[in-house]
Amino acid sequence: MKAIITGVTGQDGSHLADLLLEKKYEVLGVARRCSVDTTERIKHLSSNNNFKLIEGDITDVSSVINIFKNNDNVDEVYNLAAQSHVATSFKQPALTWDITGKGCLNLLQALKDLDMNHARFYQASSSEMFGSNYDRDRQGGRYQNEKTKFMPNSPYAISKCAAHHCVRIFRDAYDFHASCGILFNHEGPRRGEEFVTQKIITWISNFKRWLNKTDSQSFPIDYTDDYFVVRGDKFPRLRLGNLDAHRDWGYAGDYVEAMWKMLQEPIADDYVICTGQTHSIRDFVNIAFRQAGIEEFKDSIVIDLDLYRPCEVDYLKGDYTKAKMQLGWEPSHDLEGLIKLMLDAKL
Ligand code: NAP
Ligand code: F7E
Repeated sequence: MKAIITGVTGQDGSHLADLLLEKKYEVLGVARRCSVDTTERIKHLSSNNNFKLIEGDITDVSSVINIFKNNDNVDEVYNLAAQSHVATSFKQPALTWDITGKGCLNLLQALKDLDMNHARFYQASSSEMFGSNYDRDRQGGRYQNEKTKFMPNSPYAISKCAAHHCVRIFRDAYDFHASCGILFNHEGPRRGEEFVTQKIITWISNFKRWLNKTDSQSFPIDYTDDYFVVRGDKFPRLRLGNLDAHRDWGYAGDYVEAMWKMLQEPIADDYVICTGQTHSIRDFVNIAFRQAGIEEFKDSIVIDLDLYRPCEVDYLKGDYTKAKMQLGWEPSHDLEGLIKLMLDAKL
């Protein structure tokens, strides 16, 4: 089997490459040209003969066409490439649209024009598409599943919704085997530090190292003049935005397994992938500090209004019943387990 992964240098792309290589696939990872090395997450694959990096950018139609033309025997295409940071999407909405929205259409249209709809297609849809919407269960509890209406409230979410509907149209109109995974937040040791979970874990790790005085001089450069005093010495505070938003956080390694399972189904479909549990950012901080044995909780955090978003997604809690019934998929980590995994890796 042969697969193409766009976004292979990202968190999910690197996990998916590992999974497919374990399953004896030949894997082609698409990476865009950059002035610095972006292959940190896949450097362990550099000597794997079944893995190859190819240069390409999904906003560039001719580069996409060339990739498919040169690999017209590909069995599966996973589109994980995106400008995936929601806060950034408010600052760079058009760029986000070009990559996260139109990039998906470029891939689908190229496959169609090259008569390559034999290749099964996966699109990385997102729980952000639900925005502020949810349904209620019999006890009044709030949740989102495949039937919940999308109400996107960021340029990122709007782009993901457009891509999601493109996939549906290519499935219905042109007989593509194309599926969307509506994935809720998933994290792990490979998560980028601009996302809140890894930002918190990284701060904890720096603080612990500093307390142990193994590396006392090296403060991360983004913590500037705002310090708190601990044991008679100063350490930069952890700056955070909205602590009240709720997220359904799972482990990225589990979620790429779900992507693969979707493409093994005889009929393409869309699936919610999540843990069914929700916690606030405040809960995340509390659990992480407790697990790390840090007591200086109140003094060490500062709320920065600049980190609040123009529009927030307040509450996400998924229902993965369909994925469980149809794909036999279930998450392996709850939040405590996920935080432990991330802390152990960083510490
Ligand atoms: P990520 O770490 O931000 O990775 C994004 C990848 O896209 C990177 O490899 C990036 O390459 C690549 N990329 C960006 N622009 C590109 C372009 N123009 N052409 C080709 N590649 C480009 O994201 P992730 O967390 O792995 O998420 C994977 C996918 O799932 C994304 O589509 C994301 O929106 C979606 N998603 C993620 C979550 C989550 O919680 N992680 C949840 C739902 C959906 P560089 O290394 O060059 O930047
Ligand atoms: O924010 C709040 C912030 O940036 C989570 C992406 O993978 O998952 C991710 O999107 C929450 C938000 O993830 C900070 O306001 C507080 O409520 O970690 P995040 P996200 O926006 O949920 C979805 C499913 C995707 O599809 C996306 O690609 O945390 N928050 N303080 C903060 N967030 C950040 N980043 N930084 C803070 O300092």
